[in-house]
Amino acid sequence: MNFELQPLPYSKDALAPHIGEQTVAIHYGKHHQGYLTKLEAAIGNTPDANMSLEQLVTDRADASYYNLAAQVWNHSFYWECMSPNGGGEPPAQLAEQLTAQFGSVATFREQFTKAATGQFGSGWAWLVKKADGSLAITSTSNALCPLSDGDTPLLTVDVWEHAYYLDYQNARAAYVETFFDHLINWEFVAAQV
Ligand code: MN3
Repeated sequence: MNFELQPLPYSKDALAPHIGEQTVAIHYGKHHQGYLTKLEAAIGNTPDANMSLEQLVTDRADASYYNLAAQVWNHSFYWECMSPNGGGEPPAQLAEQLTAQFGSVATFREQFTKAATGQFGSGWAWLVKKADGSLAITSTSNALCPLSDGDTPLLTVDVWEHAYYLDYQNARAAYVETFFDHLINWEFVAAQV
């Protein structure tokens, strides 16, 4: 088994005050690490242990360990989607693509926010690139990752309560608003297109 917990791209207190050190410490150190530990135990020394994490998520959607593999991948991607000085406006080329697809960057934000706040229970909201090159907003329940549907993830926000409850309690909309205003790493997002 050659999977490793991807290092956080910043220190645990770097997203404060928007996402506090305690949230990141538990979310990364307990939840994310926990999914990886359970994944390793579930796969053991079977041939699948030689696949990459992305291959597991893409090609093993029917595996018993799928939820664990997807949660490891989703969280690594989520951390990269944020930065301490994030938020604000996307780079020009991505802004043009969002405008072409959704009408305006503001409309994109509105629709993505609706997907994030409207996801019932635990899950994720995503901006993805479809196989035909178009952009789309989706939300997924629990662990489901768009890679498994053949879509390319560009941006995600974790809307499981463990992602925001210490900082925002039940106010998921305030967390998503802060995500847009202060946290999104647009350079990373643009590089995924
Ligand atoms: Mn999470």
